[in-house]
Amino acid sequence: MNLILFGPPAAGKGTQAKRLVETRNMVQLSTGDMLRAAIASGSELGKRVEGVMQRGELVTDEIVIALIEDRLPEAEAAGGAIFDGFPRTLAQAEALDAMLKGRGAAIDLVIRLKVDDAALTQRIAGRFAESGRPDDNPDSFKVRLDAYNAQTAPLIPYYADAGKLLEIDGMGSIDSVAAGIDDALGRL
Ligand code: B4P
Repeated sequence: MNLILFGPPAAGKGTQAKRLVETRNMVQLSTGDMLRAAIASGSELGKRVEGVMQRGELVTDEIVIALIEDRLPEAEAAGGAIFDGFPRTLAQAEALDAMLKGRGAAIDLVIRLKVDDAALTQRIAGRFAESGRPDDNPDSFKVRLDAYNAQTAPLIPYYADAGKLLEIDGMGSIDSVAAGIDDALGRL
C-alpha cells in the first residue's frame, strides 16, 4: 500500500509515520528527514537547502522529487511506503503519480491530519524550547504555515476529487491520533 500522511507543519505526520513503521512494518519516506540528513552530512545538497529550510520556505520541487525518486525502488521492494511531508505542491503530487504509474503502482490513500493553527503553534513552541530545531522558531514557523496554506492546501481537492482523501482528527494525544489512523487502515 502507498499511503500519504498529509497536513500542515507540526500536524504529526512524522510522529505518526514512525508509529506505523513500528506497528505495521511499513517503509517511511520523509523528505524532511532526508533534507535534514543532507544538512547534517555537510553535503553540497545540504548546503543548498540549509538556509531555505531555516527560513521555513519550501525546498524546490526538483530537489525533493529527485530525493523521492531515488528511494522508490526501496518502497517497491517493501510493497509500498508512507510518504511523509511529500508531496507539498501540485507539481510534486503530479510527479509522484507519474513515477508510481511508471512502476505499475499508485497512491492508495491520503490521510489528512486536521489540527488547528493554535495547536500547531503550541506544539512547535514546545519542540523549539526542547530541541531548538532552527525552523521551529516563531518567525520561520509562520512562513511554514503560510507556505502550507498557499502551496500545499490546494492538494486537498486534488486528492478528494480522486476519491483518495480521508480526514482524521489530529488534535488529540499522539496515542489517540494513532488509534484513529489504525482504525481507518483496518477498515480498508
Ligand atoms: P518536515 O520535516 O516534513 O516537518 P513538518 O511538516 O514541519 O512536521 P510534521 O508534521 O512531520 O510534525 P512532527 O511529527 O515532527 O519539513 C521540514 C521542512 O523541510 C519544511 O519546512 C521544508 O523546508 C522542507 N521540506 C520537507 N519536505 C518538503 C517538500 N516535499 N517540498 C519542499 N520542501 C520540503 O510533530 C511536530 C511536533 O508536534 C513534535 O514535537 C511532536 O512531538 C508533536 N506532536 C505530534 N503529534 C502530536 C499530538 N498528537 N499531540 C501533541 N503533540 C504532538
